[in-house]
Amino acid sequence: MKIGIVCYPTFGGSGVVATELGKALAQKGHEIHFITYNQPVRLGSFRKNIYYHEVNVSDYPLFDYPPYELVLASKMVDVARYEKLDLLHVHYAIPHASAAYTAKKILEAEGIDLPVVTTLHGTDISLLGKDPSFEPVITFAINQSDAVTAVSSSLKNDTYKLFGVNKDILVVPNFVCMDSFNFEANTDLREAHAPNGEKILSHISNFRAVKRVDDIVRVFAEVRKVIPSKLVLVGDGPERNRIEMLCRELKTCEDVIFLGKLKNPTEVLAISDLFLLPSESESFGLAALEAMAAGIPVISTNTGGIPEVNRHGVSGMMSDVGDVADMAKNAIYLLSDEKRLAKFSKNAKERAKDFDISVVLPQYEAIYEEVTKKNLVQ
Ligand code: GMT
Repeated sequence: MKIGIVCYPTFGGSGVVATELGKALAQKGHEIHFITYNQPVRLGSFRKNIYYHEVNVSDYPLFDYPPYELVLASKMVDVARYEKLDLLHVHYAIPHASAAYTAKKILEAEGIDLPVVTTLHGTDISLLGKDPSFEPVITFAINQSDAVTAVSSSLKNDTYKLFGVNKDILVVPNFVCMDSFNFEANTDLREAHAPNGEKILSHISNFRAVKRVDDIVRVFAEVRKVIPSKLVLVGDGPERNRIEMLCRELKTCEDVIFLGKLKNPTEVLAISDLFLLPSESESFGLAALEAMAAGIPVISTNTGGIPEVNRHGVSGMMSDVGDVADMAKNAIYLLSDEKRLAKFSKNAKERAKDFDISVVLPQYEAIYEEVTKKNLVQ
């Protein structure tokens, strides 16, 4: 099939999922056309069956706000027309699903039918859903999509709760390519960061308030009292300065390593013993799944879609949002017993296999079959 994929080309989970999906589909022989404003960060080197169409908004002096959505819709029309796309798969409701609707209608006037599959990722629903200025557009765009998927049952339920959606939402979970997580422990890097054999706790995110990175620092401050350890923080965002200040206040700076944004953040997992995800809300928690795929147990909250991924007492431990004491207790429980840690590590990897691309890809392919079949019948 010829599939157009629209996503945010950034480090965020939705962009990662869309890019990895495109790569896996291309490997299976589908022709994939990424339509984005930048080359997706996880795309890596170019390979067979993958094409990239850049969305360029010109800087016209009349515009206080560049009309990105219109340029995106025009680009979708152009690519669909000339590359003869079978369907468009858009990740994130705003503005991708609404731009896709515009593109679909323009093509319809030319006698071209372009089915649209929309995947909801989380913040498009949980954050934007709370903003009434987006509500009518999000509801409409979801209802008009030919198929809608959500990355967890929790997100599906939230969508029905927050929007007047009457469309059937299919749950297709996020995934990992297990083969990419078979890396050997990186002993040089480990020694560089933990020269005295300290345990390494890690976290990867965009440092927005919803990630509660301050809870991580507070958990770490407790763990470090009992277990010689280091904390590696990957990513950057609005909370970073505040977190650095908190480290100074708690006098943990010498043991906290800020690595900033990394092209391939998962490399850090090769030196980690425990992954922390204390988010306030999380539709799925792709970062946790990637840690588990690398055999790193996860200390997380039990919010949103996380319990659909992390198994309490099996692949990691879960606590209520903000319960720093419980998360610290759980971290110490795992790190203080090598045998226990190894067992959780094995379980985490085993659990991650349930989300291998080989399990999830056919679910998307079945949806593609369905929406294109519907088109033939009409
Ligand atoms: O977590 C973020 O803030 C980024 C955001 C995104 O849109 O890329 O992540 C959301 O989508 C990911 C991929 O489906 C999910 O794994 C994350 O849980 C979800 N984030 C939130 O719900 C806060």
